[in-house]
Amino acid sequence: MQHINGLTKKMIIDIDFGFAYHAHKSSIPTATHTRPKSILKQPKVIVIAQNQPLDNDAHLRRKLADAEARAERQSHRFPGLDLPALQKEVHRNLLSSLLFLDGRYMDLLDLMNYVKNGRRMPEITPENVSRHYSLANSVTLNGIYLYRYLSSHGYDPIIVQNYATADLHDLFVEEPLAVCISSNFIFMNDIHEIAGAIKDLAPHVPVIAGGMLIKKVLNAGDRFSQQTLDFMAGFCGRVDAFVVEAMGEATLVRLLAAIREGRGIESVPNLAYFNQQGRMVFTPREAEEIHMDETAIEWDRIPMQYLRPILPVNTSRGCFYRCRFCTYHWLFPEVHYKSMDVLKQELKKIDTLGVVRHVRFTDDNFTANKGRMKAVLEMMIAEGFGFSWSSFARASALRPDLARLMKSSGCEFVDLGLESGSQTILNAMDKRLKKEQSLEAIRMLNDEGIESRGSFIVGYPGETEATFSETIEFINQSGLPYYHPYLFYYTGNTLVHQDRECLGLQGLGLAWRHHTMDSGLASRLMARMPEQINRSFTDGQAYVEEIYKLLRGEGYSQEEIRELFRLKRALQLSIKGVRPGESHSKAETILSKLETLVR
Ligand code: B12
Ligand code: SF4
Repeated sequence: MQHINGLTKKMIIDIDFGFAYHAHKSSIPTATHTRPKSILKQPKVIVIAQNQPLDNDAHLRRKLADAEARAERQSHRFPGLDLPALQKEVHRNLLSSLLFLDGRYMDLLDLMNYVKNGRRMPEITPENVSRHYSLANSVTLNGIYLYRYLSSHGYDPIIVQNYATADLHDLFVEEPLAVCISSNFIFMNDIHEIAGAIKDLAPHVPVIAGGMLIKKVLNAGDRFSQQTLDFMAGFCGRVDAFVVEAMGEATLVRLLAAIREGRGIESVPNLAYFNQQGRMVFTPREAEEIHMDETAIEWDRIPMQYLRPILPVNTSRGCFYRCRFCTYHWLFPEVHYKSMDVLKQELKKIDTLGVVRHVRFTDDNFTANKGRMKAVLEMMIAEGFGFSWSSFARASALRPDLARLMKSSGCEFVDLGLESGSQTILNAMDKRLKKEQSLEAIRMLNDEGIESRGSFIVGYPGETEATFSETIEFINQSGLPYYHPYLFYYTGNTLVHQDRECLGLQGLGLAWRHHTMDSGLASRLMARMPEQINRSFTDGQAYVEEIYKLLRGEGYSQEEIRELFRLKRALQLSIKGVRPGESHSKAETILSKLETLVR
């Protein structure tokens, strides 16, 4: 008998439908099982793509608690740095920059639901979510892509677009061959919880986790720190196999075949799983090849229940820039493009569905290659597609002729990675962007009536209070409609990590220190941004562009959306200024204005 994970017969129990499983750890079958008929024919595979919360306040508080627990776990690695205290200070500061009303932290959509519901927060449930403003029904490409890939490899995939709105019992009425959890939009602690819930319901169904975060967390393989090993040990008995590959779909199909045929999984590359001692073991790595044309989605073959009026489309993978804070080029160091004809056919299929009004290009850097971008835009104009579109964009790539083509081809919103208003910091990041180019890009987009959001990193090594002031000044002078500040996030998968010694950089995630600043000060500065920036708006919590698209779909005009963000900021500042016992008259006026605007 070929043993998976080195199991012995004593450790294996046989259960109802013929699989032999490890009693408490792995649910991946051994070679001894007999296959039930239903599994021989198009086996069902569940893919969980996202976990978009219904209750943002609860989700936020949990995320912060998880980060604080992580800081406690890792603190001894950084003697001289009080990691838990720093993490808590960062959280206090970040929370102080959010709208806090009636005991809850609210994003704009929460505020709109609150106002619409007679100034009470409605309880949003999977049943009533479509009657409220919520991002819970949005679609990401990971699920759709895996649907397409698994269907074409003989499986019957069921996509859970959002775990928060799914009914697990319903999904398990018919036993699946396996459940796959994507870590692209689901964090480790949530994976832990979701996998646990699945095991409670169907202990013998193998749970597989893969996607980007798994690649990031497990990439170090055997070179893990003891703390990471201890943390990962908590997944034993919950997740049966991790796919450690930035792509991972080819590995997944090999793994599913091994499960289906009752073979051992040791021969499948790119895996991590627990052996019988509960220790994590790794199979050899084998990088998967990227063939972009094969990733095109035949949208007319995707079941209606997975389609939405706003759909994501990917035209390329990777980025040829090497910004020192970014992990995108670590995941995909080379750029791969879909051929123009394949892309055209894909977009045509979307257009003929008749239900799609907006396409969100999810490329790492949609505008990086000017020649390619021009060709894509000209193709879209020639086809006269009926949908508008949005994407990430590089300010240095924009020129007036391109901006005009963007507008004519239906561009409505772009996310600009502007990062800083200080040239010194831009240079330190190796952003290859001049401050003037950023200003010029914003002006061009404004001239064309294309909305934009600039993202900024606060606290990058070298940042001082003076460089931060330059960013504030930049935003205030630029005419940028929306901005989003990110606190510098320190991870080992970035180029700046290589310079840690000369920068004095230590810590991890949002709790760090370097020669010119620590994240306590950086988050304090960041928390002041809503007060200091009065003509450009941010949500603070949710992505402006996601909210923007949703509200456009609900019939709000660009001006109305801007006004909603403006009122939210005004409300936030007016509440903050009021001491207990003082009158809330200003807040009252703003809430009344919101009541006339929210439909
Ligand atoms: C577009 C994008 C977004 C868009 C999504 C818009 C939309 N509606 O689709 C927006 C801006 C909303 C977004 C938000 C966030 N994002 Co984002 N995003 C991306 C981006 C640039 C592309 C994703 C994409 O569509 N790729 C194309 C599709 C076809 O491929 P894919 O999704 O990568 O899936 C492939 C593989 O991952 C694999 N796979 C996926 N799941 C699984 C599961 C199993 C079991 C297996 C075997 C394989 C597998 O199969 C697919 C085919 O190869 C990636 C960067 C990148 N280079 O990938 C980041 C990325 C996915 N995002 C990331 C993050 C962190 C976030 C946020 C959590 C950021 C934040 N702090 O708020 C939020 C989460 C929002 C949410 N919904 O929960 C990380 C995820 C990893 C991580 N956690 O560190 C990435 C990798 C960027 C990074 N920093 O490195 N994002
Ligand atoms: S920040 Fe943007 S341009 Fe820079 S490497 Fe990352 S994806 Fe490329």
